Amino acid sequence: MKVLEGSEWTSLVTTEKIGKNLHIFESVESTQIIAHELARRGEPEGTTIIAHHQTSGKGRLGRKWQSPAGAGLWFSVILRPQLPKESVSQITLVSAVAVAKTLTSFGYEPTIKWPNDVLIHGKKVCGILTELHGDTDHVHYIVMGIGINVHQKREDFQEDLRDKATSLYMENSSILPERPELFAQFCKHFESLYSIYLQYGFSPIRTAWEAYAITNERVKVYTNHHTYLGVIRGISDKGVLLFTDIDGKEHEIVSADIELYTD
Ligand code: BT5
Repeated sequence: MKVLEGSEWTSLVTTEKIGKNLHIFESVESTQIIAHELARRGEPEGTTIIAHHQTSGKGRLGRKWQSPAGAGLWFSVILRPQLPKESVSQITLVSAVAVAKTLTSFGYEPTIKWPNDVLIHGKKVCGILTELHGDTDHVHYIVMGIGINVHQKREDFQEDLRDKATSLYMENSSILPERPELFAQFCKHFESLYSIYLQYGFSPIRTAWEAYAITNERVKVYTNHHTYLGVIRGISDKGVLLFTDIDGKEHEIVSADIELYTD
């Protein structure tokens, strides 16, 4: 595994912890795997692994994340919050807000699709994977993985993704940031939101999240057991999805996939 010198990245990072301790690789299986290894060896909170290329990028539930060389920002951050296990899913939402604020700061108009997608014009530009290591009661560490599509053209995505995925280049090439700039902005926004979250809890994050979220649009919700059609109302103070189905029944959904619904 070739380790790269990263001064073009580190010189832009202005945070205290997040992204400060940086490991940059040419090509890895998945930055998540390296982050877990480093976390087990005791590397501090904020340690970040970036790769230009992932040969086996991971999505949720065993799914794949396409990570062609140099095409996107593929990275994982080690976090060590003192949190009960059931709050860990909120970190994904904190991170989605940080990505949305970052993209907005460059002039893009992102929306957030619960729980872990950032979209532009309804297509996925970013996915977030939050993995937890802990015992029954305690969180030992979290690895938060983020993939942002930057340079891809439509034909660079595998065929099945071409109508669902987008990149910053495809959305607006005239305001396209370099990946190190994008990363530095993310670190700044995430560090600030994360510290608000640790100090004041999820409620202020919820407000910021709802400002970007897709709400009141028709969606399909796929849970483990059911598929529902309906409308997203928002999220609760715990980060649980509030959803009303077409029969008017209200649901609180902890885990699901959401698809925007067009007939
Ligand atoms: C995610 O999972 O969206 C989490 C993606 C996290 C990727 C980062 S990259 C750095 C770090 N290292 C890793 O190995 N992973 C993290 P999920 O919600 O399950 O979405 C996965 C689905 O998104 C796939 O099944 C495809 O349909 C779609 N997909 C795959 N690659 C994509 C891409 N580059 N852009 C948009 N959609 C993609």
